[in-house]
Amino acid sequence: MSIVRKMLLSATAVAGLAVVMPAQAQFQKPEDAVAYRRGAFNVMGNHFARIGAMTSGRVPFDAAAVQVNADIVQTMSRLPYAGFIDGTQSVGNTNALPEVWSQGDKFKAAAQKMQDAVAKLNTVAKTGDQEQIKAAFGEAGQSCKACHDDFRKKLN
Ligand code: ASC
Repeated sequence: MSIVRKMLLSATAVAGLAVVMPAQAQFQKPEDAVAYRRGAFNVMGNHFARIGAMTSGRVPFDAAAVQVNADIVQTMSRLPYAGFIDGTQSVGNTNALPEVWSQGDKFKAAAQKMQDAVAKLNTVAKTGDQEQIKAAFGEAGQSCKACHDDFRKKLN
Protein backbone atom coordinates (compact mmCIF):
# COMPACT_ATOMS: atom_id res chain seq x y z
CA MET A 1 0.00 0.00 0.00
CA SER A 2 1.36 3.42 -0.86
CA ILE A 3 2.28 5.77 1.94
CA VAL A 4 -0.27 8.31 0.68
CA ARG A 5 -3.03 5.72 0.74
CA LYS A 6 -2.00 4.67 4.25
CA MET A 7 -2.11 8.26 5.41
CA LEU A 8 -5.52 8.81 3.86
CA LEU A 9 -6.89 5.67 5.48
CA SER A 10 -5.60 6.58 8.93
CA ALA A 11 -6.90 10.14 8.60
CA THR A 12 -10.33 8.74 7.72
CA ALA A 13 -10.20 6.40 10.70
CA VAL A 14 -9.35 9.25 13.08
CA ALA A 15 -12.11 11.47 11.64
CA GLY A 16 -14.62 8.63 11.98
CA LEU A 17 -13.59 8.04 15.55
CA ALA A 18 -14.12 11.69 16.45
CA VAL A 19 -17.68 11.53 15.14
CA VAL A 20 -18.72 8.42 17.04
CA MET A 21 -16.83 9.21 20.25
CA PRO A 22 -19.23 9.73 23.14
CA ALA A 23 -19.22 13.07 24.95
CA GLN A 24 -17.65 11.35 27.95
CA ALA A 25 -14.48 10.83 25.98
CA GLN A 26 -13.96 14.58 25.92
CA PHE A 27 -13.28 14.49 29.67
CA GLN A 28 -10.71 12.34 31.40
CA LYS A 29 -12.80 12.02 34.53
CA PRO A 30 -16.28 13.09 35.71
CA GLU A 31 -14.82 15.93 37.81
CA ASP A 32 -13.42 17.44 34.62
CA ALA A 33 -16.91 17.71 33.13
CA VAL A 34 -18.11 19.46 36.29
CA ALA A 35 -15.17 21.88 36.18
CA TYR A 36 -15.82 22.50 32.48
CA ARG A 37 -19.48 23.42 32.88
CA ARG A 38 -18.78 25.51 35.96
CA GLY A 39 -16.01 27.32 34.13
CA ALA A 40 -18.27 28.08 31.19
CA PHE A 41 -21.07 29.38 33.47
CA ASN A 42 -18.53 31.41 35.42
CA VAL A 43 -17.16 33.17 32.35
CA MET A 44 -20.67 33.68 30.96
CA GLY A 45 -21.88 35.14 34.27
CA ASN A 46 -18.87 37.44 34.53
CA HIS A 47 -19.50 39.00 31.13
CA PHE A 48 -23.25 39.09 31.67
CA ALA A 49 -22.66 41.02 34.91
CA ARG A 50 -20.48 43.54 33.07
CA ILE A 51 -23.51 44.38 30.93
CA GLY A 52 -25.67 44.50 34.06
CA ALA A 53 -23.32 47.02 35.62
CA MET A 54 -24.07 49.32 32.68
CA THR A 55 -27.83 48.73 32.39
CA SER A 56 -28.16 49.41 36.11
CA GLY A 57 -26.05 52.58 35.87
CA ARG A 58 -23.33 51.38 38.22
CA VAL A 59 -20.82 52.03 35.46
CA PRO A 60 -21.29 54.40 32.52
CA PHE A 61 -23.13 52.93 29.53
CA ASP A 62 -20.73 52.04 26.73
CA ALA A 63 -22.45 50.54 23.66
CA ALA A 64 -19.21 49.07 22.30
CA ALA A 65 -18.48 47.34 25.61
CA VAL A 66 -22.03 45.96 25.70
CA GLN A 67 -21.51 44.49 22.23
CA VAL A 68 -18.23 42.82 23.13
CA ASN A 69 -19.69 41.33 26.30
CA ALA A 70 -22.99 40.25 24.74
CA ASP A 71 -21.07 38.43 22.03
CA ILE A 72 -18.97 36.59 24.62
CA VAL A 73 -22.10 35.72 26.62
CA GLN A 74 -23.77 34.24 23.55
CA THR A 75 -20.72 32.17 22.67
CA MET A 76 -20.33 30.95 26.25
CA SER A 77 -24.03 30.07 26.47
CA ARG A 78 -23.45 27.23 24.01
CA LEU A 79 -20.78 25.53 26.07
CA PRO A 80 -21.85 24.40 29.54
CA TYR A 81 -24.28 21.71 28.43
CA ALA A 82 -21.54 19.48 27.01
CA GLY A 83 -20.50 19.05 30.64
CA PHE A 84 -23.87 17.76 31.89
CA ILE A 85 -23.17 14.18 30.93
CA ASP A 86 -24.24 10.93 32.55
CA GLY A 87 -22.13 9.96 35.52
CA THR A 88 -21.49 13.53 36.63
CA GLN A 89 -24.48 13.92 38.91
CA SER A 90 -23.41 14.61 42.51
CA VAL A 91 -19.79 14.49 41.43
CA GLY A 92 -17.20 16.75 42.98
CA ASN A 93 -17.90 20.39 43.43
CA THR A 94 -21.30 20.66 41.76
CA ASN A 95 -24.37 22.78 42.48
CA ALA A 96 -26.43 20.94 39.90
CA LEU A 97 -29.58 19.33 41.30
CA PRO A 98 -30.55 15.74 40.38
CA GLU A 99 -33.47 17.24 38.42
CA VAL A 100 -30.98 18.13 35.65
CA TRP A 101 -30.94 14.40 34.90
CA SER A 102 -34.39 13.31 36.12
CA GLN A 103 -36.14 16.12 34.22
CA GLY A 104 -33.79 16.26 31.28
CA ASP A 105 -36.33 17.58 28.77
CA LYS A 106 -37.32 20.41 31.06
CA PHE A 107 -33.65 21.23 31.67
CA LYS A 108 -32.96 21.25 27.92
CA ALA A 109 -35.92 23.57 27.37
CA ALA A 110 -34.67 25.96 30.06
CA ALA A 111 -31.20 25.91 28.49
CA GLN A 112 -32.67 26.67 25.09
CA LYS A 113 -34.70 29.53 26.50
CA MET A 114 -31.57 31.05 28.00
CA GLN A 115 -29.63 30.59 24.77
CA ASP A 116 -32.43 32.26 22.81
CA ALA A 117 -32.59 35.14 25.29
CA VAL A 118 -28.85 35.83 25.16
CA ALA A 119 -28.90 35.54 21.36
CA LYS A 120 -31.57 38.23 21.37
CA LEU A 121 -29.48 40.32 23.77
CA ASN A 122 -26.54 40.02 21.38
CA THR A 123 -28.72 41.10 18.45
CA VAL A 124 -30.14 44.04 20.35
CA ALA A 125 -26.66 45.00 21.60
CA LYS A 126 -25.68 45.76 18.02
CA THR A 127 -28.33 48.51 17.83
CA GLY A 128 -26.69 50.33 20.74
CA ASP A 129 -30.17 51.28 21.98
CA GLN A 130 -29.89 51.53 25.74
CA GLU A 131 -33.57 50.91 26.51
CA GLN A 132 -33.81 47.86 24.26
CA ILE A 133 -30.58 46.51 25.72
CA LYS A 134 -31.90 47.01 29.23
CA ALA A 135 -35.10 45.10 28.38
CA ALA A 136 -33.25 42.26 26.65
CA PHE A 137 -30.80 42.06 29.57
CA GLY A 138 -33.74 41.73 31.97
CA GLU A 139 -35.28 38.91 29.93
CA ALA A 140 -31.97 37.10 29.72
CA GLY A 141 -31.51 37.47 33.49
CA GLN A 142 -34.95 35.94 34.04
CA SER A 143 -33.93 32.96 31.94
CA CYS A 144 -30.80 32.50 34.10
CA LYS A 145 -32.87 32.71 37.25
CA ALA A 146 -35.57 30.31 36.02
CA CYS A 147 -32.97 27.59 35.54
CA HIS A 148 -31.31 28.33 38.88
CA ASP A 149 -34.68 28.07 40.64
CA ASP A 150 -35.37 24.58 39.29
CA PHE A 151 -31.98 23.05 38.66
CA ARG A 152 -29.35 24.61 40.93
CA LYS A 153 -28.82 24.11 44.65
CA LYS A 154 -29.94 27.13 46.60
CA LEU A 155 -26.83 29.13 47.35
CA ASN A 156 -26.62 31.32 50.43
C1 ASC B 1 -25.81 37.31 36.62
C2 ASC B 1 -25.32 36.01 36.91
C3 ASC B 1 -26.37 35.19 36.87
C4 ASC B 1 -27.58 35.92 36.48
C5 ASC B 1 -28.73 35.70 37.42
C6 ASC B 1 -29.93 36.48 36.97
O1 ASC B 1 -25.16 38.32 36.54
O2 ASC B 1 -24.09 35.64 37.20
O3 ASC B 1 -26.35 33.90 37.09
O4 ASC B 1 -27.17 37.28 36.41
O5 ASC B 1 -28.37 36.07 38.70
O6 ASC B 1 -31.00 36.24 37.82
